[in-house]
Amino acid sequence: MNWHMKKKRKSVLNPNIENILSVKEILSGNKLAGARVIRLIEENDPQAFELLKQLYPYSGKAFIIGITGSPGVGKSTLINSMIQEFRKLDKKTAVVAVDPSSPVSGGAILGDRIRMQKHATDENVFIRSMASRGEKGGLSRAAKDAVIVLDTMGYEIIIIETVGAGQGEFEIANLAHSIGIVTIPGAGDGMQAVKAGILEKGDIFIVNKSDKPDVDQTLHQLNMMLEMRNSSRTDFQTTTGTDWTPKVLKTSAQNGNGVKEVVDTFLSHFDFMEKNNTFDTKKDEMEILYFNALLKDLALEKLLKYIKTSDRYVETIKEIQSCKIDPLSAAELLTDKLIER
Ligand SMILES: Nc1nc2c(ncn2[C@@H]2O[C@H](COP(=O)(O)OP(=O)(O)O)[C@@H](O)[C@H]2O)c(=O)[nH]1
Ligand SMILES: [Mg+2]
Repeated sequence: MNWHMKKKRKSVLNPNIENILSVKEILSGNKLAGARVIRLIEENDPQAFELLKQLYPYSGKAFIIGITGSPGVGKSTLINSMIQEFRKLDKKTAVVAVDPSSPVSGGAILGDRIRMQKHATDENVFIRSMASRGEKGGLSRAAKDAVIVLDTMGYEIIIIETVGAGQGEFEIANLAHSIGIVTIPGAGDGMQAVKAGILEKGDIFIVNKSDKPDVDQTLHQLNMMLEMRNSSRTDFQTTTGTDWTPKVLKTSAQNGNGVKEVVDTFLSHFDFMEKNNTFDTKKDEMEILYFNALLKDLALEKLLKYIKTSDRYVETIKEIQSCKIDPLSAAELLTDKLIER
């Protein structure tokens, strides 16, 4: 760690210098502090890591909902209406909109902001878009870090919006307790998304834009696919009766139709998990996945730094340039040598 970083870290822990960036401010629900920590997370700033270490013990209270589906199916519109319903139930609600595909697509993010901005003045609503942070650690971990912050800020409901269910390293099922998959009427795009391997992951299936034709047909198709999914499952959970039967609902998010049912169903999924002790099991699983993600990021970061500052690295570069060794063998040799030690 260089001097500059040491200095930066120190300032986090010194409440006189960085008043707002403190555990106390986050725990008291200070939105400005929350927004700043999330920005530090995106920038992979070591200050965020230090804060997260201190916050982590206070986390674990929120119910985390993942909302996923192809672009344009109406996820943001639906979430906007869901916030309203959760607020009617007096639940503090936060949203993290993740766009793993395009870090520069200001369009979608801006759209989300405008659509959701009517909640901006509500003290108990927090909305944040997150874009990829490039090579500095996965987006999945950044989203998880942000969820920890929001959780400790006292948000009871945290909704993560994401495109697709398992895109690259971003795996929504690792981040949320309950997954809603949004599709639209018609056998085209929406059903394709459902077929593309995400059927297994959904707890609630939502056919949005039900003001359009072919809704009943789509509902029927979904129900049939889910019946097949359930009858083909042989894991013990099904036989002991503790497995949640996925629900299929229709909404017209634009005018709020059916959204109350969606919110009620998510809450009854939560109750179901609590009753069957699967909520804690899921939480434990998610904790280990988080640990593994951290391990991957830190191991890579530290080892690369170690290798690249070694004499052997400099020598190897010269050897490659003078054709004494090929890059493949060189990379293999260097990493093998490291493990031997
Ligand atoms: N007809 C209709 N359009 C909708 C509905 N919900 C959302 N939309 C529209 O679909 C478009 C995409 O919505 P958006 O929420 O941005 O989708 P996302 O990309 O999945 O987040 C917008 O133009 C919405 O106004 C609905 O229930 N019915
Ligand atoms: Mg959206």
